[in-house]
Amino acid sequence: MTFTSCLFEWNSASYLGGGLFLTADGVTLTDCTFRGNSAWHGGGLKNYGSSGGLTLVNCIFSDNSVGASGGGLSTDSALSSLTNCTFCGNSAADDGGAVCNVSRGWDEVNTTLLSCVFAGNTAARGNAVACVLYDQDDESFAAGSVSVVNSILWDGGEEIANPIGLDMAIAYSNVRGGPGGVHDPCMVVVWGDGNIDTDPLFADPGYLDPNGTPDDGNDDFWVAGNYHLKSQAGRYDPATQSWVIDDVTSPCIDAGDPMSPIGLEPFPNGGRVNMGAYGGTPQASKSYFGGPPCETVVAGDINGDCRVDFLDFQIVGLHWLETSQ
Ligand SMILES: [Ca+2]
Ligand SMILES: [Ca+2]
Ligand SMILES: [Ca+2]
Repeated sequence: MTFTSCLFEWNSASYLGGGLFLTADGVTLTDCTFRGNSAWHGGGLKNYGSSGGLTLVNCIFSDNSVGASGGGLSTDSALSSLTNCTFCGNSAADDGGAVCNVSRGWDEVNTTLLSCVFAGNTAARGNAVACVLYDQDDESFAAGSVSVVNSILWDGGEEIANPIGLDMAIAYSNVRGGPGGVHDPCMVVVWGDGNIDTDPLFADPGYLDPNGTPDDGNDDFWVAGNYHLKSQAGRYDPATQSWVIDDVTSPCIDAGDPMSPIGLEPFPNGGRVNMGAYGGTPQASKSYFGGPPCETVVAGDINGDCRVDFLDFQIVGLHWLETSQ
C-alpha cells in the first residue's frame, strides 16, 4: 500500500494514531504531511505491530501532540525506515516528542532514521526519540535497534531517551548536547564517527507561539519553520523557488557520512552528502569554499572548490570502482 503527497491534518483519536493508524504490512508514504493531529500514542501516525515494515520518504510531521508517547510517530513495527523526513514542533507528555519506539517484548522494533531533521519537539523524556516498553510493568526483554545517520537532532537538548537499552547507533549526525544529550542508563548507545554538536543554522527554525497567553499552554501553536541549511554558496528557498545567498554557512553541509551517496545534490556539493532532510536531494544547500562559485567547472574538480587537487583525488579513492544502483 502506498500513500503519495497526502495531507493528514487536524485529526484526533482518543487512543492510537491521530492522523493515521496502520496495521498493514509494507506501507510506503512519500511526500506526506502530518500536521496538528493528536492522540494518546502516535499523534501523527501509529504504526502498530506490522511485520512487513513501514517506509517514510520525504514526509513532514509538524505540530502533532499526544497525551502519552510518540508526538509525531509511535512505532512497534519490526522495521520502520525514515529517510529525508522532518519532525518539528511535535510534543509528547511522556516519551518521544517526535518518535517513540515501543518494544513489545515478544517482537523486535527496528527503526532507521537517515537524513532526518528534528527541531522544536518536546517531551518529558527524549525530545526527539525515545524507546519504551509496551507495558512498563512487563518484565519482557526489550529487543530491537535504532540507527541515526546523517541527521540533525536540535530540540533543545535531551534529544534521545533509551532507558530500556535498545541497541542504538548514532553517526554523522548533529545532536544537541552531544553524548550528554542522550539518556542511556544501560550504556548501549554507540556514539559513532562524525557526530557534532553545533548550531545547524537552519534558514528559519520555527517556534511555539504562546498565542498571547504565556500562562496557558493549551492554546499555543507551532509556527512552521524552514529547515534548509544556510549557505554562503546558495540555499534553496521554497517560498520563492529560487536560490538565495546567506551570510553564514551551516556546519551540517558536507558533514554526512563520506560513504553515503551524494544523490542529486547540486554542484558545488563538496563531493559529500549534507546532514538533514535535504541531504542528497536537489534542494541540498551548496558547499562554500570562501569565495564565489567557480565561473567554469574544471574537469576533475569533484568537490567544487575550483581546484583539482588531492582533496578531489581522496574522494575518487574513497569511492573507487563503486557503481550506482
Ligand atoms: Ca498560550
Ligand atoms: Ca554536500
Ligand atoms: Ca576540488
